[in-house]
Amino acid sequence: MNNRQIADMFDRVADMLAIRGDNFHRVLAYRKASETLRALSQPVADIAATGSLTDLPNIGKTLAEKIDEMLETGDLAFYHRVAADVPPELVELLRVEGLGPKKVKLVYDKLGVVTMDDLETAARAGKLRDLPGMGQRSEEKILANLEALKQHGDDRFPLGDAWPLAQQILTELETLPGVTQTAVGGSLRRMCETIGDIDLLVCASAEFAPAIMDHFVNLPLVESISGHGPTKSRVTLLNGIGVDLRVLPAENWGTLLSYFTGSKAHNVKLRERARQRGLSLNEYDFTRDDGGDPILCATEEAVYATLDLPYIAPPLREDRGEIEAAKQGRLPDLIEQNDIIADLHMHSTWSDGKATILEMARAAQARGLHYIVISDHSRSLGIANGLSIEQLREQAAEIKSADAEMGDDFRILHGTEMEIKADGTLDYPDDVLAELDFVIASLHVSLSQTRDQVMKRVFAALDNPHVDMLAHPTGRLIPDRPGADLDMERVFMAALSTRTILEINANPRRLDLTDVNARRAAQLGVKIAINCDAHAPDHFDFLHYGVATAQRAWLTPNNVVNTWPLEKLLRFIN
Ligand code: DGT
Ligand code: CA
Ligand code: CA
Ligand code: ZN
Repeated sequence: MNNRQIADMFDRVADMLAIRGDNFHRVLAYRKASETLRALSQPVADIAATGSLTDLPNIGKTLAEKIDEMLETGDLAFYHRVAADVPPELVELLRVEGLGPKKVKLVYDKLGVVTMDDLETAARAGKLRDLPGMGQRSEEKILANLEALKQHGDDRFPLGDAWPLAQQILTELETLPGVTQTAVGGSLRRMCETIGDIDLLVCASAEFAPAIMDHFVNLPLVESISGHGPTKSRVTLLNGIGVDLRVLPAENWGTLLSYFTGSKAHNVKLRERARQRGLSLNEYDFTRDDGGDPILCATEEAVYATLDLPYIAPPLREDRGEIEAAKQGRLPDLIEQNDIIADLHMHSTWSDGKATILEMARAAQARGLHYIVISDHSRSLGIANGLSIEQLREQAAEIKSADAEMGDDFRILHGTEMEIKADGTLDYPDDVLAELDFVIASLHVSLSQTRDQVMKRVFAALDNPHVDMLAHPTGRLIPDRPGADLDMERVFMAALSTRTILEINANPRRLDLTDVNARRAAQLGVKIAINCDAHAPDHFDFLHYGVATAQRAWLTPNNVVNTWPLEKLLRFIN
């Protein structure tokens, strides 16, 4: 078995355990192990061969043994033991929005539902509505979600899975003879939240192309080869992501790069604009309607210049008004990663973080930040080891001493990531919140409540004078948890009137607010923060995903509070 097959097995086991009702931590252990395997940049068999599986994050002795077993036998006995309690087909049902593990177990136990077809039959016969905790409304929702699932049985990958692999492959290809430039193209270059496949582009003259292609298709992380030609190859990686590689010449690199970056809709608009200028734009060049020499562009800047346009950054290329804005000189002065000088949302060992306050501060400073907010979870979030009021007060002392330790050039603020509880109340009383420098409110539980219920919860947070920011507003997880059913327009209006900051959570599984929502919020004047929600120092690496999402939202530094000096932020929230 390879990386992907073992990761799939762990995910399947995790789902089955969750349906069976096993301990949350046990389920999580399998999911985390699967994440580790999917992020690996070499065959897991190679690591196992050196006996160092347990050096990997999230792989302990038990899981290492299971990996060894799968590598040796191609099977996992434990899986079959769990399958005796939980038919593996049930796992598929979890893909239906609105069906969590508990409900899957319920429909199985009470109605014998195993497959999606069984589920649809039961729903159409009106049998779901009588189950405990269900009702006519949830039955209708499940039918609608089944329908949606049929329409786009989506096989897209989270940005965070694709990006590091693409960088790794390009870094390797860069070193090959004849390679003068490399780039990612497609949805990955535009930093879309999910990726259909990775498009890689390498600039080299034709004589070097065969060797580059041979090297590419023989990379250790390639699982299978579906095309192997002199200028284009296509492979599937061990984690299932498809990769297209093209070797392109220097003289029209710009035209080709622009073509293969897309989006398709943006390209269509560029071609229309070319036509208005008596040119026709194809993937290689501009040809002239009057029969003159074609125009080859070595850079993308030259492509846009030929169209009398300023350069348009890849995250904007979605045909969302960028070409019109470019024409009128109204392109936004996009936020860049080095504009960010603070992170307002992170965790320490006080709750579920992996590093101490001081370690987090030092890591943040090493990345050029000037101040941070430590925002551990609040008391009702037991699974994340949320802080009691007493602990929160004890933490204040440690914040103070860590802040002193960091010296004058860096500030550590004391915050909380406070639960907005299922009943709409907040997890700490006002007098406790008043003691903190920065208060974040979050929805983590009961995300599938009705719109009325979740909106009441969000309003309770926004209306509280101590709450400064709403983190990952919808709670969605990419690719498969859709998040709460919020009326975003009303959330934005309330955030605006209460001066509450809305977050773009940079964790690539969240990216919440989305690009579209962040753009609308900022248009209305809502202030945005881009935070890594770091649970360990290396999570600060997520920042570029958040910045890219902000760029896709057309944000400028002024829209984003963590570009501001601390005094300005404090003035804003007070
Ligand atoms: P994805 O892979 O589904 O996340 O989305 P993209 O945008 O990466 O699309 P992909 O991989 O099919 O193609 C990469 C780029 O190549 C795409 O953004 C634009 C260009 N391209 C591919 N096919 C066409 C086409 O039929 N027409 C035009 N105008 N451009 C295309
Ligand atoms: Ca693609
Ligand atoms: Ca492609
Ligand atoms: Zn958090």
